[in-house]
Amino acid sequence: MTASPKSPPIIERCPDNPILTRDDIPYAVETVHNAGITRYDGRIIMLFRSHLRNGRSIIGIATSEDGFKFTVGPKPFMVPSTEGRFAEYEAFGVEDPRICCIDGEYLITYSAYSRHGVRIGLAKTRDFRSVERVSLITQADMRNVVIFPEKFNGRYARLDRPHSEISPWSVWCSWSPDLIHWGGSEVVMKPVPYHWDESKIGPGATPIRTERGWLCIYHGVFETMDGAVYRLGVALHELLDPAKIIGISDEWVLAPEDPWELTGYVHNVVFSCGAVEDDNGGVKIYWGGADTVMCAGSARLNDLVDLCLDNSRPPF
Ligand code: BMA
Repeated sequence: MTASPKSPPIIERCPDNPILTRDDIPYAVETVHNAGITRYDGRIIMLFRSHLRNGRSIIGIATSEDGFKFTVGPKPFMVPSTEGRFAEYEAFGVEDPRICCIDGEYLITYSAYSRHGVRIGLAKTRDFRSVERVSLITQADMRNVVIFPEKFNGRYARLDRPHSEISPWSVWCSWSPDLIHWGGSEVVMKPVPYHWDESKIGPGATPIRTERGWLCIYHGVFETMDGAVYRLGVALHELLDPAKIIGISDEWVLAPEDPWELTGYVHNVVFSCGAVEDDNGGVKIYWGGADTVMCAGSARLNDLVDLCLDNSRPPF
C-alpha cells in the first residue's frame, strides 16, 4: 500500500455549485437532491428529489442547455400515486430516481416508500411531459436500482442492492426478459472491511458504455464517530456480461468537501443518481450535497476507467 502522487481532483467541481437549490423551485420544498439525469431532445433533463415539510419526498423536473444552468418545471413530475397498488407502496414518498434510455423509451427507477418498507418502482416516458407507472419491480428492502441502457442477448440487466444481515448492502446483478420479471441474480461486489466503502455500497448513476467496459459510479459509506460519510467510487463491468467486474478503483473519486456537502439535511453526503457523457470523452457527474442541494462536476471517462484498472480493490 503506497500513497498516490499528488494530482488534481479526478472530478472537477462546477464553479457554480450548488447548481440547484430549493430557492430555484417554484413550489414549496425543503431540499433538491439525488437527481437522475439524461439527454432528451438536445437538452439535459434532471429529475430531482425534494423533501416536503412532512418529511416525505416527491420528484421534480428541470431542463438545461449546457448541463449546469437548469430551469425548473412549474409542477412536480412525480408525486406518490393515489391509485391501486402503487398508492399502497408509495404512500411515504418517491425518492432517488435513475433514468435509462433504451429503444427510445426513458425508464425511470425510483424508491417507493410505504408502511411496507422500500421497494423499487419502474415508470416510463417518451416525452417527459407524461409519465406512466409500469410495475413495482422488487420486493421490500431494495433501493438503488440502475438498468443498463442496452440488452444482453435479448435480456435487460440491472444492478440492484438487496440487504441481508449476513452480507450487508452489496451490489447484485439481475436479468429480465420484459423489465417486469427479474431473476438470475448474482452478487457482483461487496463492501471491503476497513475501506472507505466498508459499511454499504449501492449503484449510483446509470452505467456508461466505454470501449473498455461499463463504467458504474457507486456510493460507499463509512461509519465514523461523527456518523456516516457517503462518498463516490467507480467500477468497471464487462461489456458483454455486466455481472462480471473488470476492476474497481481502490480510491474514492469524490468525497464531501464543499460547505453544502459537509452540512445540510444529512451532513457529509455526496450521493449520485446520474451522469451524462459528452461527445469528446468527458462526463458530467451530478450529485446531491448533504441531501439538500444539487451539484455537478466534470471528469474524463478515460481517467475514471484507468483508475478502475490501475489500482483495483477486489470485488469481494
Ligand atoms: C441513503 C438514502 C439516500 C441518501 C443517503 C444519505 O440511505 O436514503 O437517499 O442520500 O442515505 O442520507
